[in-house]
Amino acid sequence: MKTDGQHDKPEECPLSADTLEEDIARHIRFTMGRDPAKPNRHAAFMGLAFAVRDRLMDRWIRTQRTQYDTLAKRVYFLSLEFLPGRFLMNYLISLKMVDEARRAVEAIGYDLEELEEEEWDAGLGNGGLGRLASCYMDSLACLDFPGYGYGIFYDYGIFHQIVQDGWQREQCDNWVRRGTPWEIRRGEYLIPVQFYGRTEAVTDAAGRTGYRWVGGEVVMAMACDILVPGYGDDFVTNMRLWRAQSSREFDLEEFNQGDYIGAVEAKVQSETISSVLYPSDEVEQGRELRLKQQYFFVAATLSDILRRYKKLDRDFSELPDFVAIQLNDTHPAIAIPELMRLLMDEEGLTWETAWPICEKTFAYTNHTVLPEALETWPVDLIGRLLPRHMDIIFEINRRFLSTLAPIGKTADALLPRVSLIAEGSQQRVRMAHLAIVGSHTVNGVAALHSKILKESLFKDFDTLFPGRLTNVTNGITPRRWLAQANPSLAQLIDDTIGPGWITDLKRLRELEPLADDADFRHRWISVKKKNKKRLSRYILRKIGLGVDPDTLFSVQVKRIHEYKRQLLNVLHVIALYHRIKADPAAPVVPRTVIFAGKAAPAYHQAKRIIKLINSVAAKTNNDPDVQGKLRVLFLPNYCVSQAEKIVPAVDLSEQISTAGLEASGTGNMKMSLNGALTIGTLDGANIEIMEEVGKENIFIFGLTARQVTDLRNNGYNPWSYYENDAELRRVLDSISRGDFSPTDPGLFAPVVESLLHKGDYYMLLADFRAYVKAQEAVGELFLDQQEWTRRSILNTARMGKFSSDRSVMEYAENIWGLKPLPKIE
Ligand code: IMP
Ligand code: B1N
Repeated sequence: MKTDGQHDKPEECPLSADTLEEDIARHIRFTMGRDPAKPNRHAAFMGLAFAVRDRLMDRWIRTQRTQYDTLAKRVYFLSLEFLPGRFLMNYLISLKMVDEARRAVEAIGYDLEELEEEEWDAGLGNGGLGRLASCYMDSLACLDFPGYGYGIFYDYGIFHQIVQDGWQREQCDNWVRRGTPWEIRRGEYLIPVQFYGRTEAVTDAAGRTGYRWVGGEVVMAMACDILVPGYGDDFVTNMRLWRAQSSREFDLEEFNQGDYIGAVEAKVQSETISSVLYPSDEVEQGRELRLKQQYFFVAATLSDILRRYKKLDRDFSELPDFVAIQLNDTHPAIAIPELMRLLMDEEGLTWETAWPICEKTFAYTNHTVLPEALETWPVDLIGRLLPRHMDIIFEINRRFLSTLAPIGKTADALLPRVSLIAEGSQQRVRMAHLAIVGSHTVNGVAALHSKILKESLFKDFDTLFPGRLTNVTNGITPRRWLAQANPSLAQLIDDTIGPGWITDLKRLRELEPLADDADFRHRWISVKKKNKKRLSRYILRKIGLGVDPDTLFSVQVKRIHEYKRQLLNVLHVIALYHRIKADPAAPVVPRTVIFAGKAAPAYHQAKRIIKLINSVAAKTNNDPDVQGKLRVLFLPNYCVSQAEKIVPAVDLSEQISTAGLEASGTGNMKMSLNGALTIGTLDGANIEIMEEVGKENIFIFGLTARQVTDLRNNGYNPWSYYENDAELRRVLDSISRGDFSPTDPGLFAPVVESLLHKGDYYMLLADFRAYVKAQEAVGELFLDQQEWTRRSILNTARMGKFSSDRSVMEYAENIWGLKPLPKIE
């Protein structure tokens, strides 16, 4: 982290505007085969993209060279998901070429924002977990830490969501159909990955028995690199994403004589491994293809890591001095038995030497405590797909459990609790237990979440491995989430305290005194207004609904999940609607309530909640009594590029999960950084946001995590809230009656049932009254624009802790043992 200079200024770019222009024209002509005199929008975008990519390429090569020359220890960030969104503006900002690029494209008749919209989001992830991986890549590069992201190059990313008659419909996201200028394909670099087959015992010359994995089938992994530049300096690293390629091409003749079509079919079949991202967030699907994806990318990655390590010509015992591997949740946990297999079966190490190497190399981040998201795989399935790994997992478990017996740690059925194998009608491998036993450090993603891991979910392991469990609170990159998404606010901050905040977010504290400066508040208000106008135009364009930028924008954008409680927000909206209807003359604080988010395609209850939101919107938005007081809307296809438009325009950030269930949240950080006030429960990172911004600058309500557990243990009864709260009763009754589904009155019965008849697992009714009260306080404060704005400024000023630079620094120091690379030559 070295630059303090102005971002957006071209002084660091070695090439002048003319050259960029010429370069764009050259790429339009020679790469795209188009006439540069009159390029269409796509050709213009591609021309600019290739010209930008050229400028990164040389920096990337120099960065790689420096990593080798300095024998730097590297971190490998293994993740089944990355959610980078669009690249163009991120690259331009990193290269400080925004103004130059704007001028160059204006010369060929386009404006930069228009070309930006031409790019398709890289949606290779579901939500927070994938976006976190991308924020960490940005910070790794920005802080000059040697490291790479490793994942899968899905042909189809997260589905494209459309809304039809109020229902979510999924369309496939063929994001590379028109080709992406950003992938650097290593077509010549293929790594074989084996599946199925069997384990065979082999005896070496000295009479020692070892094991080999033989037979089965082979799929090739092709490397595709996507560059990740650090902000404002020459450091460029990459994500290496693997694509499955058939191995059949090589032996088509040998094996498939006479059955050409069959052979091609089989080839296509093996290439499906990398074709599609599983669209489930926090529910594991347990399908064979998913396990194949996991092993496919892990095997290719470890082979790449060892290839690179072998160039150093060191003993394997030194591997942990040069390599750190971070497992982003358990999805890549099969890497642990895979490294054991490589070290023993391929490199000839003994178990006793190989195991400590593994333990010192791996670290694991847990992202959820939801039982349905904790991965387990049937022993039968792993045994068939990866027979050698199943043997190794059993042996890891045997050795682990045998260390417990002699020290008297087998009391109270400890063994079955901590075993890597869950017994039952079908034996299953608990991937979290495998990841914990095979890692030196395990972390949660916010203070409360890590405490829950230590005191409840992984309590036994905290006793068995004291100190192994720790916390690293999540963060977000200020480059994308302030500089890029909110240029007007970034400019105001630059003008006020200089541009240093972009690589040192704590410096936003210098804004604090300005919260009391009326002139500054005035400028702050106009920035927010401008962003709300921009979002209003976007809403009008997307769904044809006009909204008033002077109303309070209350925003809940995230995956649709019962534990996130979009439904609680809807219940409040209905209560507001009833109040307006009961007394149309009473003064109200006008609100625009905005929802966006995708539901897993098989998650029917979540899809019904989307339908309910749209039905409530249809009814209220068309009611003349409600005009100018309340607007409700659902924006289809929430994704990174859409978030960039929403986040700067938020007044009120809704973070209302049942306490104890949202591991961290990162959307909460994005909105607060952009000057939103939060209404939230004491959950995940909300707690730390409250600690930073101060209790008086956030609206906290509802049960604490402890109260949620106690209430559940003592017998929670949702009916008592229904019976004792007349307003709540009216809300639920109006849904049951079909007020929002007149042609199909029973449509939302399952929604009310989940609350009243199925136990209200997420305790919406218990929190309803407190939520309504907190919303009243919000409304009241919003009437006082000066005071609201003062608190908005304080929110931004106090968000320094939530930079992903801080998170990555903590990982580097406390977990990876990594130092920044010296300056790139
Ligand atoms: P990889 O680390 O082997 O994947 O190589 C990535 C890039 O780093 C290569 O394309 C080279 O530019 C550079 N590189 C690879 N090996 C060496 C080396 O031994 N010394 C210096 N640079 C290297
Ligand atoms: O990870 C984010 C957190 O900020 C969120 O609170 C958390 O919900 C999210 C299985 C997941 N946890 N688990 C997943 C995603 C895909 C999948 O197949 C689980 N996502 C989270 C970053 O720490």
